[in-house]
Amino acid sequence: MGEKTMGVGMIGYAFMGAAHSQAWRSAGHFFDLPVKARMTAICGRDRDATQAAATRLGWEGVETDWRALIARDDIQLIDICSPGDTHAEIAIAALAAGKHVLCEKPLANTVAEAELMVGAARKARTHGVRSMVGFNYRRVPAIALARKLVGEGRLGEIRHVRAQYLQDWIIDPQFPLVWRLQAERAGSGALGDIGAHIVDATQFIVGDHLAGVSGLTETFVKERPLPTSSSGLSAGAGGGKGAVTVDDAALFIGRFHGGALGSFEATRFAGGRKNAIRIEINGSLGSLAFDFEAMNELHLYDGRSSNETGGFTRILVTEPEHPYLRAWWPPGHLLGYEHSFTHEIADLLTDLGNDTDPTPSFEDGLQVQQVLAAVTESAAASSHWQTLPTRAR
Ligand code: SOE
Repeated sequence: MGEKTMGVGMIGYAFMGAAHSQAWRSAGHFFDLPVKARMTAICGRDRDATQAAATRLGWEGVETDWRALIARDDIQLIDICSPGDTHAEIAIAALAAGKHVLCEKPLANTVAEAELMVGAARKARTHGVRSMVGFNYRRVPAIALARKLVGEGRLGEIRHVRAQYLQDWIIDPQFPLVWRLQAERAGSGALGDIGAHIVDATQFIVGDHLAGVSGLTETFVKERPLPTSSSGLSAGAGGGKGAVTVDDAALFIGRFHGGALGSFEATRFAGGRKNAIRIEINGSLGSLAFDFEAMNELHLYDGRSSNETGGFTRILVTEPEHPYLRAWWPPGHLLGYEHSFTHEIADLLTDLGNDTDPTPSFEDGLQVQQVLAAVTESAAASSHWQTLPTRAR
């Protein structure tokens, strides 16, 4: 029997659309996959711009209405890379039409939407239709290795989970009010956009879930110029101003079911930090540390080693023994951000070809959404906030 081919239709072609496109283009060239993806069509509202993107990114065709994309018989999988307020409607319609769905993170803008999406995914699953949410950082080899080492018990009992996701792209108050700064389009700000990643990545590494959280959020710049145009993370500013309706930064603490304490920070105001993701896990036997700015490394501390030669050891995660690396270059050659998406697509196509369920599932996406909502609610409530006496200066 020959290799099965699956037609893919993608919605959105900005930053995430470009990242997914390179993954659709490259996954089958590096990984031995049971299913071959055909980049059948991309969808955007402006025909000329979408056509230009299709040519640039390698898609065969173009649609300007996502319903028409879903209706096509030559498409079996829908990849949703459009803003959060479109996820639920498109995913539910695609699943009902019998199409597999890959949906960018966060799964939805609200828990209620995410619940509807899970309902639709469960129903579709009974007909062999599968779904996945795109938390790409799980597929960074060093993060996948961290999960493996924790799973093997190398760290012992997990006590601390410490994570930061730091960016600075809106630190300038004149940066315009793009869709990511509007609650009705993005759901939340730094919390859902980048906080969601560290919630997923840390839960993935420790194989445990948050049981409760307490949060603090802030919007430092409350009004911004209205944008003239916007694409990905860049935009032009027009006349007039509008209110920023999402958080600029979110901090929260949490407790995992297994007893570990977690601390999380997600901000777009960490000057000089462009896309820094730092994760440290401390267990009874050792620790692990990861920094996305050196994403091919994982630092491991074995508490049983002698003080004389102990300390953190740098593992260069570039060897064929490491997750995903066998498919790439000879030992010692580094990978980048884009490879996490290639791995995501390779894993998805492997599952679809083998009739197994891809992860993270829509249920996993809903659980992250519940964490985000709990942080937002906790930040809005004052019940756990202890105000200190004002000190005379
Ligand atoms: C913007 O903050 C963004 O593009 C996120 O939306 C992505 O998920 C993250 O990987 C990079 O930054």
